[in-house]
Amino acid sequence: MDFGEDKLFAYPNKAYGMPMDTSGKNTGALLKVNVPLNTRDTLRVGAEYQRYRLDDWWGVSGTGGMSPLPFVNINNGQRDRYDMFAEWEAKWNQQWLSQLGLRSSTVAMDAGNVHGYKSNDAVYEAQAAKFNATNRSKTDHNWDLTALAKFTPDNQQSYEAGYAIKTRSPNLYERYTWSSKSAMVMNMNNWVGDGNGYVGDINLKPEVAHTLSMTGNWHDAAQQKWRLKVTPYVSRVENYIDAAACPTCVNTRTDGFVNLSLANQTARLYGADISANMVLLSSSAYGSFDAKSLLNYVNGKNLTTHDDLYNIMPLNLKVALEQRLGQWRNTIEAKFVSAKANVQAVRQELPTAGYGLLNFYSSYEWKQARLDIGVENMLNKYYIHPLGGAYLGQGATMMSNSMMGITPPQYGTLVPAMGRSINTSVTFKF
Ligand SMILES: [Cu+2]
Repeated sequence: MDFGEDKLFAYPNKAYGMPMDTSGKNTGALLKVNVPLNTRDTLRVGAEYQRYRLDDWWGVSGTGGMSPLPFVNINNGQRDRYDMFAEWEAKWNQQWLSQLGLRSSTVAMDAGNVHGYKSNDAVYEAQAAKFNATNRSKTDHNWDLTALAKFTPDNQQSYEAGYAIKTRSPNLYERYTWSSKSAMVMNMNNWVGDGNGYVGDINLKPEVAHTLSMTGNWHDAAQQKWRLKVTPYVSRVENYIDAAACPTCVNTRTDGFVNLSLANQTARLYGADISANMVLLSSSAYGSFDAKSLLNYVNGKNLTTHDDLYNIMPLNLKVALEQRLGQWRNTIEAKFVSAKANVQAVRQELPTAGYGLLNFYSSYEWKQARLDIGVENMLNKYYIHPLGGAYLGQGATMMSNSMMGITPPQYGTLVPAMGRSINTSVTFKF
């Protein structure tokens, strides 16, 4: 909301933009030990610790609604994770392998007292008082599990089947953003890029995903000429944290966006990843040529509301031709993305059109250095990335209603993706 000079909006009360400050600190440690028990069994055990601190506050701007106090959005937010895990891998024979993993994850969260821009504003006061009086300390005891079996009948194929339980506790914004006083305040809390306003919920539960997946892997005996890998999966997420309509929020905005809260619901995802590689020409005067392709598909549905899930990447395919000649490696890549038609109604997600892109990557490797050059979107095509979100960079960015001849950003515009770009890097090895 606090843009550079060219877009900084001067509001009538002499507020120039809206300062938003965030200070976060992440520290952690990971310990992992491999214990080969015998020729059949391997045990991996470990512990992980992550400490996260976050302060989020919005400084005073002008003499109107954003004064005289800084708005305290998240005060001394804490999210600490204490994990212990063990994984047992067993090679039963040449053909069968199994993996069993268990992780205990304790997530401890808390946040301090808050207040709005004014101490004498009844709505700020009531909402802050309610938040400050609530027990905000939350500890989630989460259990994750993975079970996998791999069958290798011969040297040209292998099959895997797996089941996993993965848990995610809410983040600090999902749990501790507290004010729904105005669309401006709610707009500030948008970590999803849809342009809507949000307010958190202390009582959100962790979401738990149950995933079944299978992998078929086919290749030539020496694993050098060709490979085909197919991984279909299906996932059911209990207590999925999704956006929900907010009848108690301010709902008078006229910019087309909406103010939302969050709720634990049930979601279902399914999809497949398919990759195929093939050597086209193993040695010629122009080097060797490989063809590589990768296809992704995913479909997500909220089973509670029957809405589509937000920000789901539509069907996409990457096809690349790679040339290797001595130390040179050149790749020409075509990327095709289909139209995004499954959009989430509650967030008013906009559909996007399909597109195709051409990229080129080249690298040269010396003994101790490597040079990489890439040209992405070679044809400088105009397109909208399906996960690019809403465009909000024009007009009175923190308003939601037109007033005094000032127009806020309007719902309905998407963010154009990058044009032709040239990237380069040099890597040294010592
Ligand atoms: Cu503001």
